[in-house]
Amino acid sequence: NSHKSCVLWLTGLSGSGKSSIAYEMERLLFTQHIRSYVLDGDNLRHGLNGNLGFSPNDRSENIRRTAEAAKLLVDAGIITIVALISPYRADRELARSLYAVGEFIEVFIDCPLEICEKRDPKGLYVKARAGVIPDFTGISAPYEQPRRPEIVISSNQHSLQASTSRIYDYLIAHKVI
Ligand code: GGZ
Repeated sequence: NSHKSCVLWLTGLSGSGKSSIAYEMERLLFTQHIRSYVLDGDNLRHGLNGNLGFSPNDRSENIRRTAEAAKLLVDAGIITIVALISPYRADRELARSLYAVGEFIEVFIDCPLEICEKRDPKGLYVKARAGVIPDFTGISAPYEQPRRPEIVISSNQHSLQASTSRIYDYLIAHKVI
């Protein structure tokens, strides 16, 4: 029951399905007796990252801090699942640079903006369109798509189970688990 550890870095728009996939992945790994932990952007912003907003600098710091925290968990042997919009390529590359080769697995949760906006589970897109929330990713702030992510999940075309088993299969194929 020994395995290498890694960080699964889920990046994508608000409402793309990052959190759902992250927690479903945690559940799947638990059934296989593999320890994992989810670091979710929305939750971390209530605590560790509570003093940060959504300016480019604050997002950078959010990502840097979360990447460092994830590294501690990875060093402890826990498969760490990060779910952050992480819209800037440079920030994701900085996060990647903290890890050994093969330890940082970038997972692009690819979902068209129109679909995220239609889902709008928290009503944030409506507020962003109205200008009530400024600098909203996809509306009034950029999202830079990954160029060479290890995994791409088209979350609107596959079930949650299909999406997580794709990631699971990647971990097996790359001998992480
Ligand atoms: C993007 C925002 C914003 C703005 C609030 N832009 O889908 P959610 O609601 O539940 O999760 C989103 C969360 C984004 O936090 P992250 O830490 O993942 O962002 S980043 O990686 O860019 O630092 C969203 C909500 O916060 N939210 N205002 N302006 N998302």
